[in-house]
Amino acid sequence: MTDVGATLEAIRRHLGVAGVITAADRIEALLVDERRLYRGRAALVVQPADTAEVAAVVRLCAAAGIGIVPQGGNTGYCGGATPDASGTQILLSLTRMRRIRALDPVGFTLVAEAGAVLAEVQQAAAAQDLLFPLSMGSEGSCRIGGNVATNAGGLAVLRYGMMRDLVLGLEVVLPDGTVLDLLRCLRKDNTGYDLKQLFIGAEGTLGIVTAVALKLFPRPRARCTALLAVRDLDAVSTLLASARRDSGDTVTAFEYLSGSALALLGEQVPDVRAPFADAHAHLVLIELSSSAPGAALDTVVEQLCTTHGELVADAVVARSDAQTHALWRLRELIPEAEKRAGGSIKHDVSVPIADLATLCVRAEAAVRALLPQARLSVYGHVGDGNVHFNVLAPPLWAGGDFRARWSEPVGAAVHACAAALGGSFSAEHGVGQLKRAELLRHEPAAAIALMRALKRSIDPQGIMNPGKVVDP
Ligand code: FAD
Ligand code: 2HG
Ligand code: ZN
Repeated sequence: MTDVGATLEAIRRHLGVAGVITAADRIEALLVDERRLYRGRAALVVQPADTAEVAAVVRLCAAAGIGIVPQGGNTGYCGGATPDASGTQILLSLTRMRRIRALDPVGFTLVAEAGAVLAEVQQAAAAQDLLFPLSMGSEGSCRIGGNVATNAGGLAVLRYGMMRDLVLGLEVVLPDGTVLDLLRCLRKDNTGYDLKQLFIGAEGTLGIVTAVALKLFPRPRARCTALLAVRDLDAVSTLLASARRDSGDTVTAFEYLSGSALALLGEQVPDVRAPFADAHAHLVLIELSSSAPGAALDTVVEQLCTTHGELVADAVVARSDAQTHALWRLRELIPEAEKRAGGSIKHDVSVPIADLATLCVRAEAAVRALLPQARLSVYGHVGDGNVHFNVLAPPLWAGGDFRARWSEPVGAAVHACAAALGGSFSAEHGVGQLKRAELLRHEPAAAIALMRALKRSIDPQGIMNPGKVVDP
């Protein structure tokens, strides 16, 4: 095996000054994760300019057995993009590779390099009067390669699916430095195993995504956003089913906000307030959209509220772009409010939609049995059966680091509630280094064995994002 010091020097020489990050403050920001749960060290932090440079770095690392941690926007929630504390791994940032390589307005496809910011991909599509529908609070920072690696979800999954549903092709650098070119823009392609799917959601453990071919959609010409205060959690699923059946397939987003999450938002971001005189325990933010100009979507929402008058306590329909924006801020700023409040123990759980109310009731009871005064912040993508069931320290908490003390028991309790309903402990944020024990606890042994076999076969040296998701 090649000497490590000589390899690092060879990488420096190959990439030149622009390809190696040396400024201490920049390195520090890349070595700490978004939630400040992990702080890593790195032997070298590199930012290659193109696929050939990524491949060269990987080849050199493979020869010396050096671990590589790929990183996009570093907005991930599970510590997947943070190296370990050994200082022996290389952090490889994709952020310099942000070109939109091609856009086909006839085939409705776009090819972007992995480091393209999600918002830039959306804008490139919009500039051609098209839509790239993946959308989330982090879209100004997260990168399209990171979205692929985490199989990101977000706010429009109900209509357009998760990242896995939006990817047509990938270019990936494999752990031995081979460039696997699957960057096809084909809608139909049944040529053996669908290998690209292996890398989607693999969190950088099987290879480095360097470019992505994406599906685009017609841009909506009509949109209606409304906030509904609803009677209880069961009403949420009833309204969702009704909206989906009777809206001409226009439901794009259906997001739940608990009164407790909104109360936290009001405390932490005081200029953002729900537009109702009274406080409500349960609210839904609903968005309908259509590519048909002039579609009467307001009428659909009004009809929904009239038909289910007994379930809807109050409702506001946005009448302008500014009002639409204001309603969406209520939803998108909740993670920021939790951060300002000192962070939360996050549970990104999903269950069949009909069981959402049961999940929330049982999970609250389980948390209160451990921490009677805990603050809850519950919200999320109920249209996908996915809630963020987050737990904050009780008021006047004085017991040291709340998250360090309580993440494990509270997490086990909430995840057990999801599992009992046939649900998942990680609906959209992945596993990273945070949820490795949960993966082993909840996934069938045969599934873990197969994951390990895949990992060993694609990355026999275990150099690709070591210590994340599952061990070889
Ligand atoms: P990073 O954090 O840099 O990396 C995440 C993982 O992917 C790591 O394991 C990393 O090694 C790997 N990786 C990154 N780039 C590559 C690559 N090119 N090749 C191989 N592996 C790679 N997530 C959702 O799903 N839905 C949401 O609604 C949502 N909302 C969010 C809101 C806020 C305010 C924040 C802070 C985060 C949110 N997230 C959400 C989480 C996060 O933004 C997503 O997981 C996102 O897809 C991560 O992209 P990134 O570029 O920041 O990836
Ligand atoms: C969202 O839906 C994100 O806003 C973040 O997935 C969820 O912070 C969270 O728990
Ligand atoms: Zn989410």
